Amino acid sequence: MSKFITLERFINEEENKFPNATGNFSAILHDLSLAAKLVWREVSKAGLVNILGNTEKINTSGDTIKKLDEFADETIYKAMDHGGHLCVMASEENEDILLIPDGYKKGKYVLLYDPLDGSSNIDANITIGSIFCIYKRISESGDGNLNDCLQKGFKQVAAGYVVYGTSTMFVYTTGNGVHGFTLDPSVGEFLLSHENIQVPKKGKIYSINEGNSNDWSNEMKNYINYLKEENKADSRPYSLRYIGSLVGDFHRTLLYGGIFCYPADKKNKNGKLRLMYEGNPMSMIIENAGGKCSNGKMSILEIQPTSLHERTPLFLGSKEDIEILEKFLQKEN
Ligand code: P6P
Repeated sequence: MSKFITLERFINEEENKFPNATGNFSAILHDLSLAAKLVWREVSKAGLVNILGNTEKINTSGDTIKKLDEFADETIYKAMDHGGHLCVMASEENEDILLIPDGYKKGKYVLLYDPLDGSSNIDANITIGSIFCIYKRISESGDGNLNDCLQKGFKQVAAGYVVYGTSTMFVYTTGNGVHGFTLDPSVGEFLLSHENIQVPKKGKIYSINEGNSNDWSNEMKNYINYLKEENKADSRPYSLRYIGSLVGDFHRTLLYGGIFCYPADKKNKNGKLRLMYEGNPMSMIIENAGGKCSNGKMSILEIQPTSLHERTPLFLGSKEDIEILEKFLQKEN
């Protein structure tokens, strides 16, 4: 009989390794796993109830908010606002920070999240996901503030995502390895299925939207052409895999290796993806799985944020693939 380790048991056993742990941090992860199940329940029946279609509202990134986006945003906020462990939150779907309602205790942690990333794929039943990261507050007490949110990525104490795909997985790290839990819908539990995920040192897959190639820098074009050249000893040419959903493209890169790229281009000098709730959490995860993150020049985790929704060129993947990419982009201005 294989050992059933639920996410709850794993979190508790991890906490027990730290004698001074207060349990607050574990409680946040427990609450997030509940939110994940509530979002999964709606995502998994999206095609069955008239929840598809747009709400005609526009979010900070100019994307039309689809009903599932809104549902996921509200669900995560409501699952997290009363536990007493957070002092402030921030979401991709909300321009400003999200305070903890009056009457609820303000805790010592900060939560940033993208409630449903890849939502343009919802109607096509393609993999989408929720992304989160947790920081310790900087301010002393009371309501948290923007400064508590705008911390460098290396200050994150946890990062994770839920990937709603052929199965639903909760993947997270607290700095002690990256662990994946697959939802067993028959019991409603996330069960440990991928302990201590390690990304291959080098891969054979590259993931990028080639439709933007005319707008890339010459250095970026040279790098992608390099991946397409024949060199059997070097596993080139690489294969292209891209679904246009960060969580799905990232999850494959984490497990299979290679490189995910969303570079800057002539139209978007900082690329498209957001630093605080896409770049930073995925960077903490890939680095804790033995891979590497970069904006082309430096670690994503070293970037000093200046606004909640700022964008960054984003490269994530196998250590050796990122190192080769950075050599190609060194000359890029
Ligand atoms: P493009 C989805 O809208 C998203 O924010 C990420 O999930 C994904 O990686 C990216 O945008 C896809 O962007 O320009 O290739 O459609």
